[in-house]
Amino acid sequence: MERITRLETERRGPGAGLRWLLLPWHAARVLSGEKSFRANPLLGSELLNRRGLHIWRVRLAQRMAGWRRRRMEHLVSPRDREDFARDGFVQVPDFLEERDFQALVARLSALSTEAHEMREGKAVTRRIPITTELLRQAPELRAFLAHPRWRGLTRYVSSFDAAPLTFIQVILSGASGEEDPQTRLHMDTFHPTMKAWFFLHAVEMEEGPLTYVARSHIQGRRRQAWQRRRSTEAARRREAGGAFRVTAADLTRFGLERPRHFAVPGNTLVVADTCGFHARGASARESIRVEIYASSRPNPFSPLLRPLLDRVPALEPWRVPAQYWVQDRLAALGLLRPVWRPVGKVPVFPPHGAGAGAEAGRAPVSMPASS
Ligand SMILES: O=C(O)CCC(=O)C(=O)O
Ligand SMILES: [Fe+2]
Repeated sequence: MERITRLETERRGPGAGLRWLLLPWHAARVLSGEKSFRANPLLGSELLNRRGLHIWRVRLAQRMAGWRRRRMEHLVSPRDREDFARDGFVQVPDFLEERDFQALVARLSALSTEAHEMREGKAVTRRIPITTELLRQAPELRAFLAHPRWRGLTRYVSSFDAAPLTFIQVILSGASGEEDPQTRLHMDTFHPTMKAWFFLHAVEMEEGPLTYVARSHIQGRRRQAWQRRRSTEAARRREAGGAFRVTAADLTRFGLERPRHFAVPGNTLVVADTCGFHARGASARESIRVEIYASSRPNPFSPLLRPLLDRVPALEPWRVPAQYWVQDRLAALGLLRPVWRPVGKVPVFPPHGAGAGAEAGRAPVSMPASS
């Protein structure tokens, strides 16, 4: 503790006293999904991380996720479970019956709805929350979300029996411009976590396909040593996120294969643990990706399979709109720098030629490659 005191006094500045007052809060956050090395003086202590704080959280979170997943094995087939355990993702081609898939796409193609957007380099990510109103307009979407394999895989991979946050996501990539930070291989955070992509049309190799390094969800010896080193570096540099990036040389050292690109036909589902290394492939031309996208990130140290808020299913369609509502109000009052901006009603499938270049007038917003 003495040495932490020294470390902290070196960083003394406005707010240092407050940080000390908040110490019990910061200590409690050690057992949460918090990943900022900047906001939390304990998680951001170089000394504690050299002594193994970060890697201790990594290992404990892995064990807890494994324990929760074992209690949820009945939700997935032995084959999906095997694929996931080996690769860190499950890829399902022809997920829906062709007729159901066509009906879903036809319905969504005819709809316009409220969206929020964020720009990262030359890419714009647009998200449409799946509200009760949208479910009413697109009953095919309701059937999709109730599909037992979708429900089972998203829950099993997340290791929580909880509905993920689900959107229709549209990625509009420009042909030129600043690099999109999502195109660099990274892990989203220090603990097992789930993201799912259901592609609503074919994604070509030149159109920035999702990319994943198979087996990178497994914490081998070398990977752990690397993470420990990276955590002390991150603490020294006061990095805001734990979304560590990885180089090709690192992958070779960890004995991992080259990244796999999901240049796949429409009607393909990919559910992955994004503590494994992944990225968005570089797009060589203006392109648009439209997908149903989900993510789930409850407290990784929770022993409960179903977090308390998830016990009220009626709240489910309100979670994202409520978050956007609060964020938009705070941003309007100048209390928050908005990452996601409301863009009003837009067609779910943007018309051709509506790549990110078309939005050039909009101010760029930067965000760590960790969303
Ligand atoms: O959009 C993609 O292909 C992957 C982006 C990413 O890194 C993420 O969603 O965490
Ligand atoms: Fe990511």
